[in-house]
Amino acid sequence: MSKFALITAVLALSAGAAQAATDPAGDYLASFTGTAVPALDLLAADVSYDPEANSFTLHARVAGPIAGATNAAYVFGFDRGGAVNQPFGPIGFGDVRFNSAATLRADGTGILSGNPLTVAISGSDIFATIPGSLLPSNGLAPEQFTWALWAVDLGVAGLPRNADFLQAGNFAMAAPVPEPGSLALLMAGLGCFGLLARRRQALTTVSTKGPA
Ligand SMILES: [Ca+2]
Repeated sequence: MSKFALITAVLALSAGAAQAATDPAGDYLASFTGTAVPALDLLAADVSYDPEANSFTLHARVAGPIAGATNAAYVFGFDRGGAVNQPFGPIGFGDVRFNSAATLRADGTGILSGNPLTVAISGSDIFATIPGSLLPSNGLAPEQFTWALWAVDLGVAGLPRNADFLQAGNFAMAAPVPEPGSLALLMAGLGCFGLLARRRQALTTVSTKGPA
């Protein structure tokens, strides 16, 4: 791979990783009756589908530490095609629609249609990877699924449990985020190119200054 192609690949991957939907800070719903901790204030999120692994990667960022935020949970709703469930009209989010919902909890557990999910928490970020088999098509290809995200206080029942929505509707899938390993490999490759270029320059300098 040429240096130019390598740089282009790294830039493209970085752009893919940055495709997150954002949400203002401090915008708890007026209808929310739970405890407004920063962990329930959504700031950003992204969902991507990796066709090679046939898996979805979910990520949400909130305004405060997630671990220890009792009862905090993050629900990713998916429209796999033909979703008609739009239960949030009464609290101002009637455009949010889904026919599957993955719940990621602040205690590090998660569930989707009765199946436990593997959840990872790092500070104010929470992640989960979902096998494609748990989100089967209902008319749309996985890349065409849309998703929505809302934060809830599990200690409250009904609509007043919803603390914050990521903006007001469903979002498209982001480009797959590269494995940290492959990105590191690309960056290491760029470093090697730089080292070789410097060495060539040094050799040229030595040879031109060598004895005549
Ligand atoms: Ca927010």
